[in-house]
Amino acid sequence: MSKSANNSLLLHLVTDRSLSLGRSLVEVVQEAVAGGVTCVQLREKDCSTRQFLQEAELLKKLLRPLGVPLIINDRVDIALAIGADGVHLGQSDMPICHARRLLGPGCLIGISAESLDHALEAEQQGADYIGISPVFSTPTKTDTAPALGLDGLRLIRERVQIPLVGIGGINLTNASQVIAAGADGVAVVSAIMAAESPRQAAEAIRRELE
Ligand code: TZP
Ligand code: MG
Repeated sequence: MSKSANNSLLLHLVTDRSLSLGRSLVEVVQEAVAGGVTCVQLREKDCSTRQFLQEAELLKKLLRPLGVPLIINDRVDIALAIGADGVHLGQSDMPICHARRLLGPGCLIGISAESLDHALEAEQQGADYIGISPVFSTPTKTDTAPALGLDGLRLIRERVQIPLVGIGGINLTNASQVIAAGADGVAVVSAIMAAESPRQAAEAIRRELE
């Protein structure tokens, strides 16, 4: 994926195997991509490095021929090992300058920002996109900073030029509001992972975003 293909940021599926209703990640991701997901972030919090690598390889094999970028959450080493399209870092993960040195200029680096200060710093440090986290509070991740809301997102949009992707509590009913508030894309976990039909869920959200 070329880093200039910013429309790839429009609809991220962020994985969470605990919400997949017993289906494999590959199955859910395949459905979601068929429905219009433009980018997949593999987020694994509880598995071994070996399992993480195996899952990443499987998703890469699925996504690369489809031209859908694969972004690895947290783990620069896994992104490097499998030649992922990008990595998504949190505020306590490897700093952007170190990740960039390891991954090179062609790799997407995203970072979660929980405040305007985080967002300004991320831009200054050369992030390719910022995850605005969380836009709305969400039961999927409860150890977050207070929700920024649409007003918080607008404030960041006024001050930051690089692409912004909203995350947290985003679903069919509010996705278009997140874009209207200035985001270039939305990132979704439960609204697609836990849907009876990930394909239909992705299709419906994608339609809202267009
Ligand atoms: N980071 C901030 S909120 C969140 C993450 C990974 C979870 C979002 O999950 P959902 O189900 O889309 O609200
Ligand atoms: Mg993280």
